[in-house]
Amino acid sequence: MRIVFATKNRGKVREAGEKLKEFGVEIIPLDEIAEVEAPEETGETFCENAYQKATYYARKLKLPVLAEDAGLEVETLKGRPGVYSSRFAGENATDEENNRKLIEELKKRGVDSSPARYVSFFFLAFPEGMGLWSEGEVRGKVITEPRGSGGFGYDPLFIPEGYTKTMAELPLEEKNRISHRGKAVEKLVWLIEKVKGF
Ligand code: ITT
Repeated sequence: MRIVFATKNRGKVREAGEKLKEFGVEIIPLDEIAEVEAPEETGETFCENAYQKATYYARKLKLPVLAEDAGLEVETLKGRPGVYSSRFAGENATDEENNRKLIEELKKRGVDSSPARYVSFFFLAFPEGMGLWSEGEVRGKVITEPRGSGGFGYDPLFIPEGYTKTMAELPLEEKNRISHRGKAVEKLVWLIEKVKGF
């Protein structure tokens, strides 16, 4: 089975692609099949944003389209950056700029770590209007000294519960086994399998 994945984020393509492959699903990055202007991300929840992205492209392309909205919620920052994770340091901010901003915000509050969680929300939209969704989370803490070069985004600052290494110090398979994205993909594939039998 092949599904179009509407994302500009190469890290997401690598991780979700690898995990989906385990279940016999191949993803085609959107930019490989069409040039479509991106919708604005206006939702206040991961669910709303994933739903908006997936349905927008499914209607335009008349194909089933998968989209993900994900982010980091930091307890000391009352859940921020949340849905603004990719734009924490401003529109089009790089991962390094977002990481620097997170470190600054923690230091401003006089702490060098905080409980946090990553959240992933997938929505698979069909052009006829139906959809399937799944969600995953991984709890842990964020720190102010970046470590590791794997993964993407806030991974050098995130230590999953039960680990001493940051997410960026773990091999891809290990991240995929425990991550918010890995868990959400597993649930989605389970749903796809169920629906196929209808
Ligand atoms: P698309 O909307 O094109 O899919 P994006 O990067 O803008 O790509 P999101 O709006 O879902 O995606 O924002 C996700 C951000 O959350 C991402 O840019 C990272 O800053 C952070 N994030 C999400 N999952 C992560 C992960 O596994 N590791 C590190 N950071 C992650």
